[in-house]
Amino acid sequence: MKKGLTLLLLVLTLILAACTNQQPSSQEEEPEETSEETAAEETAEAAEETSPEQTSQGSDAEIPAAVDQPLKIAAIMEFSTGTFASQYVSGLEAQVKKFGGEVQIYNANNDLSQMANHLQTAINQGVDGILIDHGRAEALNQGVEEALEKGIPVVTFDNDITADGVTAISQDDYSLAWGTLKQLAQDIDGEGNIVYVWAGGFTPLERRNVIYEAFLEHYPNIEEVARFGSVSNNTALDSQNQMEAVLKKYPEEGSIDAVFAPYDEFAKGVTRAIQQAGRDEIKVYGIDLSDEDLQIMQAENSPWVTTAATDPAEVAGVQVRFLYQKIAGEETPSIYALDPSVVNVSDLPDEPVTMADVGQHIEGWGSPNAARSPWMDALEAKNAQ
Ligand code: SR1
Repeated sequence: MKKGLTLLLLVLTLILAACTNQQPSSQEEEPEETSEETAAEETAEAAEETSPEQTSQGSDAEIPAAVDQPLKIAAIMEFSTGTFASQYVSGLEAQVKKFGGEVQIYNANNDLSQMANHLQTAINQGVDGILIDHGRAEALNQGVEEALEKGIPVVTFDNDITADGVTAISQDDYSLAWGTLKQLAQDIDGEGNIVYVWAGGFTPLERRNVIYEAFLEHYPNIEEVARFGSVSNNTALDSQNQMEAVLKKYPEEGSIDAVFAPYDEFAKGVTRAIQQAGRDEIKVYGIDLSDEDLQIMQAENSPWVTTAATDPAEVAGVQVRFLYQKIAGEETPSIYALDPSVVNVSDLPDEPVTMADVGQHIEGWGSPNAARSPWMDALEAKNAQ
């Protein structure tokens, strides 16, 4: 109990520490052009206030006029590679479509200045609302301020922007990291050698790292023997190659007990390297979940035994709903964190599980009613016709 309290205090202190800011560079991708005037303030008076967890109350609620039209939404993404990003994009598209709108995806391919350019393009085109995925405040603050001045609402995910009026959502990265690390510590009984895969400059990874640092303090008999990591257009392959090099450096069985890989692209690569080297005694503790991840984790003797995750499509749905609430003139919180779950392979049945049915096996999985206003059912019903 005393140790737990010490850890909590340490974590809270570290959370306040500043993040580092390295960024990879990459190519750009040009977006298609969009144009539409924002209808943000039109029906503020008619809109209803809701809490983030408010559940829907039927499809007969009055739809605020500001959202009762085909809105143009821009999604400004730092990158779109990997299964997390593809599920997230599907979630954005599905929710916006249900509301009768259109979402334009702007992918900056890991280039922050391109991301800022995309934000500027969306503002110039007068979109009705802006969603930001990843990126850093230093690159985007100016554009976000301009969007807000022009009455274009902004909702961010996995970003460190804290501007007044912006709603920032996350997967609660601190809980994600602690959930999987706690399992790791228990599985090796608080003692052993571990490898850490990490790259700086990405808000969720920076937050997870805060917990990792606290974890090492909390478990002095767990030693980090190697660390590597980079985020690229082929993160999984890069991680695999880097893990292969680590395995060559530590060839004896038992010299590495576990790997903490707090991003599924890291975990996939590391798992492949371990499998190919026949070192299945090394266990992998990851973050994130997808159909592909589930398949890898459920394979016989898979080293990847635990992951902590939310449903990326649901993250996207929550972000879109907050944006529509803002457009409708409703109050939204400054911050909102989805509740992640820990998924142990041992909790899953023998038969293959997919993202569609993982909730049947993992308690607390999903939060489908977050950021749902009563009129959203009516809007969805109308657009389903
Ligand atoms: C490079 S950042 C990768 C992370 O972004 C999302 O938060 C996913 O959880 C992924 O792990």
